[in-house]
Amino acid sequence: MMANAIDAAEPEPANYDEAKVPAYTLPDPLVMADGRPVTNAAMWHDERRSELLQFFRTQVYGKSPPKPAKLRFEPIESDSHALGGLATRKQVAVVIGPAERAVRVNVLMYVPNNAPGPVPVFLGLNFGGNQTIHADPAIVMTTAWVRSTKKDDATVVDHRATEASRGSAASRWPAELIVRRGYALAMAYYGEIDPDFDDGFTNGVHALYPDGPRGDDAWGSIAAWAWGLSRIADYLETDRDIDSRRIAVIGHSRLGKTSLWAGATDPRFALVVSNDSGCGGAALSKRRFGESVAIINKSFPHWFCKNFRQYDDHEERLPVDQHELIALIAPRPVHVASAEEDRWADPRGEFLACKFASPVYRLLETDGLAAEEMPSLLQPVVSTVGYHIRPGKHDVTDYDWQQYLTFADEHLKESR
Ligand code: GTR
Repeated sequence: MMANAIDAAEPEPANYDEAKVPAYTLPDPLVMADGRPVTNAAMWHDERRSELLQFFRTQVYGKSPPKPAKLRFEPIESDSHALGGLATRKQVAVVIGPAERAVRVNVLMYVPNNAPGPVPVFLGLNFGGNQTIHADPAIVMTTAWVRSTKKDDATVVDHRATEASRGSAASRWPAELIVRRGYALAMAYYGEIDPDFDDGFTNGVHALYPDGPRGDDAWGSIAAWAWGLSRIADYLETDRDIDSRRIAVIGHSRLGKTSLWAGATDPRFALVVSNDSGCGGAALSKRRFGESVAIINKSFPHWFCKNFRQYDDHEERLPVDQHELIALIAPRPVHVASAEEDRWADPRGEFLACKFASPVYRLLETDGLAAEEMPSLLQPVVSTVGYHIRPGKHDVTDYDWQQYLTFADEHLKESR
């Protein structure tokens, strides 16, 4: 790729001083770009929502293709004695695209045994392969590219997972707890959908659509991962153990950005969880606190569409902000979580995005976020837009899961 003026500029350093947050004006989600106020639900759905979705599609995450014609589901194995008898483990390959160059995404599921009927499900992507989420030796190990576990070895692009990785991310995915609470857990490895490095979009699901030059509004990796989640939802709709009207999509960090975009683009996700998603996720860009648009585009040039670079160090030019990404999910419930020490992700900016998405939730006759001020640590706000901040670092903890399960109990109690 030729370096142009935008690529070459060094991003301004990250700001961590609340006093240096620039004065900014947030766009009103209930005012059309032409200045007309949005006064009712029909106008939101038919006009304003489409306008905002189109903007995020063409200027932020990039445009994804529709559901592919070629899509099959291949059972791999199942065992009704998983997790000490609590669950049935099922592994199914979602096979996307024509046979000669199909992309295979292995879905791992734990479904509670003895459920009275189809169960709600938490669907999430993981960072290291399904084998990392539990020590269960029957989990199929990914054969796709994985990030090197050696520090500062991000350039190694042919790295493969080893046995040592089994269960290494188990603290983030408490399968037994989730199953005991009556939810299935469905997982896939994000690198099987699109390997997370800048390869010029020649691998992963991007490679299924090689025709023509890539536009500046073409889908980046976040959009590809979200599209992959929709393909897994296509599978879940066919699985009789699952109540596909109650799919909660969850993600951490870059995969939290992904779960929000998946929720915005696919209404089958009945509930959305963003764990520490930060810049390009739940955090307001215009605050420029912690990671900025320029920093993220420089570090991860493949995550967003090229058009997003227009806002590098110029967040004030953005006609949208991330509260409107949350609003695109309305009236479906969204829970946003922050961690106190995760200042890179701007916890306050994540809270404010929830708050300023709420007028849309209220127009749609839900309560939005039931807090005007940022809550204290460990004081979760439970409303249709949920929020909590806990002590500690950028991670997913049992405390976070307790909040998500309570939130889901509240909002996914029964089929709609
Ligand atoms: C960081 C990135 C964040 C966040 C995080 C992650 O390096 O700056 O935006 O996505 O990675 O996904 O772990």
